[in-house]
Amino acid sequence: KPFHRLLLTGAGGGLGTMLRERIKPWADVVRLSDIKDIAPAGPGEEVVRCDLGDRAAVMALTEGVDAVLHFGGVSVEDTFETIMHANILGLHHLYEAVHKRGIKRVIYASSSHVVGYYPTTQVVDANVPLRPDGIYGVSKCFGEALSRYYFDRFGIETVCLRIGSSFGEPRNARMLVTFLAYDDLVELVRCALFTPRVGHTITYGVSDNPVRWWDNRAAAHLGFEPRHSARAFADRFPAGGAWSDAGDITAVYQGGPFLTAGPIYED
Ligand code: 15L
Repeated sequence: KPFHRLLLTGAGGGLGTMLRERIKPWADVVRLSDIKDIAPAGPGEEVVRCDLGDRAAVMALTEGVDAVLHFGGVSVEDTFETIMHANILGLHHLYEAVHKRGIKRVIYASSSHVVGYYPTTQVVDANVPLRPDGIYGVSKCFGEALSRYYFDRFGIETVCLRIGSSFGEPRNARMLVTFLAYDDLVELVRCALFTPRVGHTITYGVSDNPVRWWDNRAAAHLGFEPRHSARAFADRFPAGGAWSDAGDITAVYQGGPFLTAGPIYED
């Protein structure tokens, strides 16, 4: 197999659970980590419970690893402290460990919420200034900057996947634009992992949907060609529904519901 050992963090999450099954052909051993208990290791698997905020644990987690698929951390808006622990402190632990272990490549699950404050009328590419739509989005901007630094200084390659909405099916009208089918995510991860010389690449993770907010030409060297589309689900969310009300900021900005998400601080 192409890799001896791959590490998948966040293996108990929505995308991690799906990827767990799909990445097996790529490595003799897949090491799976999560902060919570996950299904026990099957053949060719290792399961490690790990809090990314625990520096020593992250160092141990990366031993003998050839490449990292980083899908761990907080995946929605939350308090700054919660997000900081996993997505900022934890990400720094991960890159320090990757550097010390001599690991050559990381696939980083970033998010389209790094540009969530761009209007839904605008198409953006990988080079526009960041406009995160919350603290979660800010933490993903940190990940993109941190991985850029570790490439420039140490030559560690990272592909940042600005994932749209990766679920089994689109769940609302916005996801007709942001949908990334599971098969397309697997293909995108495969391209990110196997393309020679990716340097530091930022790419949007989105299927071949009828409406597009994201221009992926800057990542053409990955050779990713989505095969699925939200088009098949369009009649479930007809135009003119509540979401298309121009007075609703979740329709005005690309980040959608994240624009109004998050904890209210009382004091
Ligand atoms: C994200 O970044 C979240 O991780 C995911 O749960 C979805 O909410 C997605 O964005 C989205 O925008 O649909």
